[in-house]
Amino acid sequence: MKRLRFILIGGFLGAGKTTAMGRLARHYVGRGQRVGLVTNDQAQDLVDTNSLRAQGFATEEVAGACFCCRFDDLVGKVGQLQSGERPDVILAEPVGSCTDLVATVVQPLRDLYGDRFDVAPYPVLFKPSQGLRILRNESGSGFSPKAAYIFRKQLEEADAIVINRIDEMAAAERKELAELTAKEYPGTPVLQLSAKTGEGFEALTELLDQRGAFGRKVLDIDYDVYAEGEAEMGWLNAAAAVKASQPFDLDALLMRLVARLREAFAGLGVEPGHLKVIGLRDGSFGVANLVSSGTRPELSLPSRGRVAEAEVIVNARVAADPAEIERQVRQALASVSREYGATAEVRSLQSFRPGRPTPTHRYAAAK
Ligand SMILES: Nc1nc2c(ncn2[C@@H]2O[C@H](COP(=O)(O)OP(=O)(O)OP(=O)(O)O)[C@@H](O)[C@H]2O)c(=O)[nH]1
Ligand SMILES: [Mg+2]
Repeated sequence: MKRLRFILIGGFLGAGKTTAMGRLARHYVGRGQRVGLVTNDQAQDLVDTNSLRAQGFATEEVAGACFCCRFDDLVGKVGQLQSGERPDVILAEPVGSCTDLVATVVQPLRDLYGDRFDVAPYPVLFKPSQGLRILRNESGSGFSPKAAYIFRKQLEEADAIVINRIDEMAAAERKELAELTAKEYPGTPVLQLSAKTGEGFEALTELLDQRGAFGRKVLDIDYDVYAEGEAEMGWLNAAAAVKASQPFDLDALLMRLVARLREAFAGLGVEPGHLKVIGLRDGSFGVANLVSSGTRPELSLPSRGRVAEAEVIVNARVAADPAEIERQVRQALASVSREYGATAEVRSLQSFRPGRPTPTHRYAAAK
């Protein structure tokens, strides 16, 4: 079997990993390579898997725990892609609240599966909306110091830190952020990217084409702080059937749903890490997102469709009690559907706090 290029794209919740993966997948396909994608989440019903599949990419998911705790599943899903799509490149997206991926995923892949995988340098996307305040040690990032600890640890193990969303930043702001990041993480290259517009994309693909001593920054990390930080994030995945007697504007409903939840969480004073919804119907789909309390809701992928029926999947990662998130999501689904003359029947729903990570493998030092 030929060796696969294995690319892991890190970054905090809502940093832009899935957007970057879609762009990378199109780039590799454009250069004549076959691509397989692997998504990851703590539970079933993933917006990302549905969105990437709807974009036409062969996508498998590891659902139920992070790659580090489901390492064999990750290898198994890549095997499935190999026997189906026969990819040259694998793009894998870990859970955005996960860290210590070099010790638990990159190193084991290299050491145990070096004959099958050629692991690329590990980039971590930087999320400016919350990250700037975390790096400046300012209060008001919306997250506790333990969640901020995870954010910082993610950057510490990166082969390159990729400041994303530069399309929204003035030149002076970009410069300040790049300097601050370089000062905090000396020796780590800092790239600037807009995963959305493609600005700065070439530097990312050049990095990912490099070979050498990468994926070696094994963290010194306190798993108690990590686990407590992760557990502060309430998690909800839900799938609902939304049905009306008359066709409604699917994108407007998705945006209204995100806006309604934004208002609800702002009212409770809790910070969203990432709130995303996808609406699916007959091969057409739309995605709407909210990545922080200070960012506007966005229709990232429009369906431009009117439908009388859609499957709506909600993934919410919010620094709040999971029972409260569930209450808000159920209410929002019901009231927003009503506004569009529809009803929402929740078919599955899981809400919880992520459990303590117990990695399958952990390398204490790079091999
Ligand atoms: N303006 C702008 N928005 C971006 C950019 N990259 C991603 N986004 C938006 O940010 C939101 C989150 O992007 P995703 O790619 O879903 O982020 P993610 O890191 O995969 O999120 P999780 O999987 O939930 O951790 C979406 O609304 C994207 O459209 C960018 O470069 N510029
Ligand atoms: Mg994602």
